Amino acid sequence: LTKNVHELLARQSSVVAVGGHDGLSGRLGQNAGFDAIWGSGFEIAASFGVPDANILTMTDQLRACQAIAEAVDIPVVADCDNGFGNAINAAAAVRKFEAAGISGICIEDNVFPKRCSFYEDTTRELTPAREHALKVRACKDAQRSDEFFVIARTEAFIAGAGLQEALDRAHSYAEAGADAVLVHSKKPTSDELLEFSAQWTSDVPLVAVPTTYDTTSVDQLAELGYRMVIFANQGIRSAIRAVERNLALLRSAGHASVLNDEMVPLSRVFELVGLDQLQADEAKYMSAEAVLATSGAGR
Ligand code: SPV
Ligand code: MG
Repeated sequence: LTKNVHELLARQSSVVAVGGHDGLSGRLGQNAGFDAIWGSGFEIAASFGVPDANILTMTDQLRACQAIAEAVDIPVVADCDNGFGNAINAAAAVRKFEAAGISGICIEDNVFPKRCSFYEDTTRELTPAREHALKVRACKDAQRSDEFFVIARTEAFIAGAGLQEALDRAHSYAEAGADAVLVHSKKPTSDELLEFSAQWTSDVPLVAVPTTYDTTSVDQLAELGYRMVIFANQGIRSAIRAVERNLALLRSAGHASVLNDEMVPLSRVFELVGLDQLQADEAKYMSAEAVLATSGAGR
């Protein structure tokens, strides 16, 4: 296992990430076999019960992504929205996310405050392309290790700006030093991604988020040149479905046994949080045998 996204891209034809918002959701993603965890702004905001609209602070998102990184052995790529402000804010965020053990970030060309790409809106203003390219450059210049991975994301299609604008923006972000470029689309088919990749002339890998074009597979996207695929929010949406249903059952039944076949046993939670490791560590460092055996050393 590696936490280096560059290394994953070098050895695999595609890198598949799944969204998470806390240590447990990250660990479930790792257990399911995903290559990386996407610290989803959408999921983290939802977990706080607020819209995905720059309502949480940089520190809120940092703490959530740090909890994921501490819980998994695979890379965490943090959704840093628009970099929480200008190039200076974005570069400052890079230092903090990198120091927290997060493998990379993604910054999008939405103005501050951003709105989730899927919210209905009358207008969507994009950051001027040159300004976003410089923000990407500032992020690359701010990282301490060569391993840190910066994804530049364009919302040109989301804003209805068209193919040429999407291509021009994405090429300029690649030239500015982005390690990958995410092309977002909210169409029900992958047509925009297909048109885009047909005219993509850079070696910089492309990233897709197939939320709305949900029948397009990882393999189909890889063939088009989208070597990183992010399933951004399916985990929390699954959790909401299960919890809403089960809590309604519990409330009306009035006894917990109604859920015995609808939820995991306590032992599954024990496994997921590493109870076996805790018990091994207690035996190793705190048991009477351990204390007696080491009493000669240093005392
Ligand atoms: C997120 O997960 O917060 C994303 C991806 O930015 S999406 O919600 O699909 O725009
Ligand atoms: Mg987001």
